[in-house]
Amino acid sequence: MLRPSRGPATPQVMTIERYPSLAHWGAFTALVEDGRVIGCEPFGRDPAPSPMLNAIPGMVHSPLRIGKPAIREGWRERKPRTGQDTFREVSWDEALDTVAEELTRVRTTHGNTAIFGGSHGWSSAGRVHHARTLVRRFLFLGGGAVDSVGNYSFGAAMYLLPHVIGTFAPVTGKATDWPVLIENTKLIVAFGGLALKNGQVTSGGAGLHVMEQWLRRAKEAGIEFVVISPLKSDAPEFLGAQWIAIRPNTDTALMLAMAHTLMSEGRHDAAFLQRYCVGFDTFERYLRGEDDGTPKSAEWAEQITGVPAAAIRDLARRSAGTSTILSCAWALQRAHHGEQPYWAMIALAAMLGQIGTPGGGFAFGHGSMNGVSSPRADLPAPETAAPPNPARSSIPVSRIADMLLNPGQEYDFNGKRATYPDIKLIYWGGGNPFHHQQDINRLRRGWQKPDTVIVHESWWNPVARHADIVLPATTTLERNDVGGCSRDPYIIAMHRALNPVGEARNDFEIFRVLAARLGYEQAFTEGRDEMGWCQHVYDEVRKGAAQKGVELPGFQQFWTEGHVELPAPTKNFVLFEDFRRDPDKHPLKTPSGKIEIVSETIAAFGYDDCPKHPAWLPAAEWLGDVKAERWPIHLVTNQPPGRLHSQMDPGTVSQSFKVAGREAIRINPEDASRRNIAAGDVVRVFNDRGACLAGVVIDPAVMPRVAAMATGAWYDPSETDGPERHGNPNVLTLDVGTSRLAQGPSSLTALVEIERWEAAPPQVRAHMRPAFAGADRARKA
Ligand SMILES: Nc1nc2c(c(=O)[nH]1)N[C@H]1C(S)=C(S)[C@@H](COP(=O)(O)OP(=O)(O)OC[C@H]3O[C@@H](n4cnc5c(=O)[nH]c(N)nc54)[C@H](O)[C@@H]3O)O[C@H]1N2
Ligand SMILES: Nc1nc2c(c(=O)[nH]1)N[C@H]1C(S)=C(S)[C@@H](COP(=O)(O)OP(=O)(O)OC[C@H]3O[C@@H](n4cnc5c(=O)[nH]c(N)nc54)[C@H](O)[C@@H]3O)O[C@H]1N2
Ligand SMILES: [Mo]
Repeated sequence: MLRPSRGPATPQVMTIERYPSLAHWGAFTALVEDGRVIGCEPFGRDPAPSPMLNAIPGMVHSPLRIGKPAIREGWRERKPRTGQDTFREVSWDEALDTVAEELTRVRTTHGNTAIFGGSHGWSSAGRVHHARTLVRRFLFLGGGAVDSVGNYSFGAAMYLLPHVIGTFAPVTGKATDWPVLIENTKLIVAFGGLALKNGQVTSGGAGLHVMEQWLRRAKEAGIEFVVISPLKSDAPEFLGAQWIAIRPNTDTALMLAMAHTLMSEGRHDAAFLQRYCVGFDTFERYLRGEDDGTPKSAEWAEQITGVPAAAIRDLARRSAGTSTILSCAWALQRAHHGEQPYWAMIALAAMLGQIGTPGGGFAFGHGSMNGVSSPRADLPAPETAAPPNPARSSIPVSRIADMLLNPGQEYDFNGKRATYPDIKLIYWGGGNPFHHQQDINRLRRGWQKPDTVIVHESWWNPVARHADIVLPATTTLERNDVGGCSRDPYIIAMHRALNPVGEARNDFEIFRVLAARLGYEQAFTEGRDEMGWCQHVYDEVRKGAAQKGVELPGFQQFWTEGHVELPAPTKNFVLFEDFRRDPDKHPLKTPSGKIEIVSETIAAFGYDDCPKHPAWLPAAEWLGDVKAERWPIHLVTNQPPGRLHSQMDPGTVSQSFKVAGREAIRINPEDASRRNIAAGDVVRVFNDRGACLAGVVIDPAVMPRVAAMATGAWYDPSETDGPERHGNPNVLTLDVGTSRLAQGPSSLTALVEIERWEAAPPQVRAHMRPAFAGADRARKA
C-alpha cells in the first residue's frame, strides 16, 4: 500500500514519504525519497532506540541484494557446495518449475521425510511474511517434511524446566515485573551478566527499549548487583556491580557451593523446601558428598571456577540475608550440560526460600533480551502458526549436522528414542545455518549429502551461497505486514514503503505460486491475499483481547494510525505467587506439583549426562580439563553489539565494530603479551575443529584465559586449506547436544589457541557477490 503522507511539501524539495515499520531491533518510520529508503527514524515513544536502525537503508539497497532467481552451476552434476560456486541467473518461471519438479521428484521417490523443512531462523519481525512459518506452512500442506523443535536461544531450558517447575514460560521473559522488584528486591545476582547490547533486540520487535531504563531505576532504588561472568563488560558501568570473574561453563559448581554453604551453616529455608519442593534430602546428600566422597564446598568450587572460596561463601550469606533475585542469562545453558546451571540455580533459589515472594526467587534472561520483566498485559501478540505436519517427524533443532551426517542413526531426546531421517532436499527461508550452527566445518560436510538445497534469501550471504536454487525474497520495507511481540505493548502496522528491489518477491507470493503449481494454492492462501492476512493477524489479536475485556480499534483505524498500544496490565506479575500462596490449590505442572529438585521422570530416563538432580558435570571442554593444556583459551561466542546475529553484517553499524576488516576478538592483556599480540593485529584462532582469522582488541575486562568473539560475521571459507577469513567463530565451537535430555546447542563450549598471523592477511570476500555464469559475455555484448 504505497500511500505517502501529505506533509507540507516545498516545490524545490522532493517529498519525503514516511512509512511505519518494525524490525526485531525496534519500531521505526522509514523515510523514502524517490523510491529509496534514506533513513529510519526511531518510533517516537522509544526511550532507547537501537543504532542498528541506521544500517537498514544501506542494506535494503545493497549491491549484495539477490536481484534474480539463480541456480548453482554444478548442482545437477552433484559438485560439492563450496560457498564459492558460480551461479546462473534464471527467470522466475524456470526457477519455480525447477523447485516444483524437484519437490515432486523427492516426495515421490523418497517420501516426505526426505525433505528437511525445519528451517530455523529469526526471519522478519512481521508475522504475515514470517519466512520460517511460511516454509513450514508450504511444506506441511504439501504432504509434510522433517521439522525441527526447540531453539538455539534456550533449547536446554525449554526441555529441562517443564520437568523441574512445570513450564518453560519464565525463560521466555515472563518473570516478576520490574516495578515489583524495584519495590522489594535488595540484591540481584546476575549469572552471565546484564549486557545492554542484548537489550537492543526483542523477538518480533518492540516499540519500547526498556532494559536500560529498568536497570537504572533498580539502581536508583538501591538494589545491589553482583555480576558473575568471564567478561566485566557484561555489566553496565552505572550499576556499580560487583564483578565476580568465573571460568566459563563452571557456574554450576559455584551454585552448588553456595548451596553447600547455606546448608552447612543452616541458612537454608527448611520449611520452604519441605512444603514446596521434592528431593532436597537427596540433593543434600549430594552436596555433602555422601555418595561420591566429594563435598561441594566453597574450596571445591574454587578449584573449578577460579572464584575464591571466601567470595563464594560471602555471596551465599549475602543472598540469604536479604531479598535476592538469582537471574541467569540464557548464555549459560547454551553450553555442554547447559541444563545443570539452570536446575542448580532453581535449587539454590529454593533453599533461599524466596520463590513466589515479590522481591526474591529466580529469573532468566534479564541480560539476554529487551522486555524481560517488563509489565505487559496478558493479551495476545501478532502471530501466524504453521498447520499440523502430516510427516510427523522432527529433530531437536541444533542436531541438524548429526541428522545430515548420520541418517538411520538412533538418538535420545527427552525420554524418547528416535532415528535420524535420510534427507535428500533442504528447504530454507529466514535463517542462516552458516551463522547459527556450531562447528560449521562439520555442518558443511553434512550439507553435501542432500541432492538439493533451496533457499529464499534477500542477500548473497553464506546460506544463499551454499544453496542450489536461490529465490530472491523482498525485505520488510517492500511489503505490508503486522508485527509486535508478547513483551511489548505495541502492535505495529508495517507499511509497504518501496517497490521490490530487483525481481525480489515476497516469500508468501513465492509459496503461493509454487502451491498453485503443485495443486494446493487455496489451502495455502486460505483465500487471503497479503492485506487479507494482515487484517486476519490483527483481527486475531483483537479477538483475543476482546475475550479479556479489552477493546482494540478496528483494522482500518489501526492500519491508518500505524500502531495500537495495548493497555497497561491492571496488576503486576509475580512469578509463582499463586503457588506460594496455596500450593495445593495452585500446584505446579510437575508430577509432584512441586519444584522438583529431584525428578523421578528424569531419573527414569537413565541419562548419565543429565542425572536426577542438579549436578556438576564438567563440559567436554573447559579450562580445568586436560584439553586446556593444548587449547588454553576458552572462547566465549556471545551476541554481537552491532547487528542481530548475521543480519546486516555488511551494514555500517556492524562494520564499525570490525578490526582489521574482520570480526574482533577481545583478549586479556596478559594472554596477548604472552603471545606477542598487539591491538589491531590479525590473529589465527584455532582448534581441532577449525580456524578463523580475527582482529585483536586488548581488553582487561576479559578475564585471563578467556577470549570473546561475537557471532555472526558472514562465513568466508578459504578456497585452499587456510583459516576462515572473516572471523566466524562457529568454525571453532563444539557441536554436541547439551545432553540426551534437551539436545540443546553447546555453542559456548569451545577451547582454542590464538597466534599472530604473520603472513599477509588474505582478502575478506564475505561481502562480495558470487560469480555468475555468462556475466562476462553479457557485459561484453
Ligand atoms: N557460537 C554461537 N552460535 C550461535 C549463538 C551463540 O550464542 N553462539 N546463538 C544462537 C542463537 S541464540 C540464535 S537465535 C541463532 C540465530 O540464528 P539465525 O536466526 O539463523 O540468524 P540470523 O542471522 O538472524 O538469520 C536470519 C536470516 O533470515 C534472513 N531473513 C530475514 N528476513 C527474511 C525474510 O523475510 N525472508 C527470507 N527469506 N529471509 C529473511 C536474513 O537475511 C538472515 O540471513 O544463532 C545461534 N548461534
Ligand atoms: N545486539 C544483539 N542483541 C541480541 C542478539 C543479537 O544478535 N544482537 N541476539 C538475541 C538472541 S537470539 C538471544 S537468544 C539473546 C541471547 O542472550 P544471551 O545468551 O544471554 O547473550 P550472550 O551475549 O550470548 O551471552 C551473555 C553473556 O554471558 C556470558 N557468558 C558466556 N558463557 C558464560 C558462562 O559459562 N558463565 C557465565 N557466568 N557467563 C557466561 C558472556 O560473557 C556473555 O557476554 O540475545 C538477544 N540479543
Ligand atoms: Mo537466540
